[in-house]
Amino acid sequence: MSRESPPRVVLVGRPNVGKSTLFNAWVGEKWSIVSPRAETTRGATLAPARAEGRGILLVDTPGWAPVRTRSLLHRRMQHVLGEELLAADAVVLVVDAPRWTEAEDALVARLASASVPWGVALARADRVRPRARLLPALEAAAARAPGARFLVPFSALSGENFDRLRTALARVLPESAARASPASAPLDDTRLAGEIVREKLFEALREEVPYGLHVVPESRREEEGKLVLGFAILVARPSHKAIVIGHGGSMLRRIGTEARQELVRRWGRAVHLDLWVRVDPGWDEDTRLVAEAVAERRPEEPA
Ligand SMILES: Nc1nc2c(ncn2[C@@H]2O[C@H](COP(=O)(O)OP(=O)(O)OP(=O)(O)O)[C@@H](O)[C@H]2O)c(=O)[nH]1
Ligand SMILES: [Mg+2]
Repeated sequence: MSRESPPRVVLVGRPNVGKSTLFNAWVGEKWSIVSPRAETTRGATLAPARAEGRGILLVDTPGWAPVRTRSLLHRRMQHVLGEELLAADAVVLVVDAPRWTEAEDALVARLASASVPWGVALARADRVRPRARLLPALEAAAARAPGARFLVPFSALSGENFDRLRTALARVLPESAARASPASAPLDDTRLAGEIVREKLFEALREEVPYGLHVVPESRREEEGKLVLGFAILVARPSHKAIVIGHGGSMLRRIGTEARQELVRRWGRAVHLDLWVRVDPGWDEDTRLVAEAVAERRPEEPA
């Protein structure tokens, strides 16, 4: 790898602790979708960012959940995480500030055996109430992560301590990227739109419905100055199809409207989304669909 390659900084952690929120805030653009459901992120997303004037390549990854289920999708998500750890020049272990668990202990053990510098970002510090409870949380984290080179509580939402986190990371960065990079595919505007649709589905739906669904791009055309994108929403069961469509189609309309409004804001142009729902119970064991779902992506600005 050339000397100019920026070091690759990988964000890892349990599902739903705020990795993607941190990633977007650090990059300055929403490239990775965020939702209150665990396992929103399925593949790695890479984007250039800065730490104390240094250029870095920041990597968002799926949450560490090695034993939750045995579908091909979940196995591949965990594999992605392992590959990104191998390719890392530095690692930020993102931890939910209010809750250190055995999953964090397992990740610390894994990082201890790697040869890259790493530190702990205690995310969602704004949720630690009362504030006096932050100190014991920091002490507990320090005791359980003795190899960490930094330990910074922060909030991506309020911006609190965000600069401190970037400075702490910059101090431990190696001079340049040293490792081989896993292959990446473009996060083009069609894929980004599909991810935004998936985000709206994850936000709106409860229980097991989000985890069993997938969004597949099906068509793309220009029509009277509008970009018309078609997506199939694959669901695991017929009952899920009814939930996603909603009473008289109300849920699907709401998802479509929310996604379309975000895309129009983002791209500054007219967009129309065609969404339909298909029952496909085996999609998360389908090698082609799963490979597409977990592929490492680098964003491309829309043409
Ligand atoms: N209060 C608060 N909430 C946050 C903060 N950062 C993230 N969240 C919320 O935490 C939830 C999970 O955030 P994500 O960024 O999707 O978490 P993740 O670690 O990427 O989750 P997975 O991709 O599922 O592994 C979302 O509802 C966010 O809005 C923060 O600093 N403060
Ligand atoms: Mg995420």
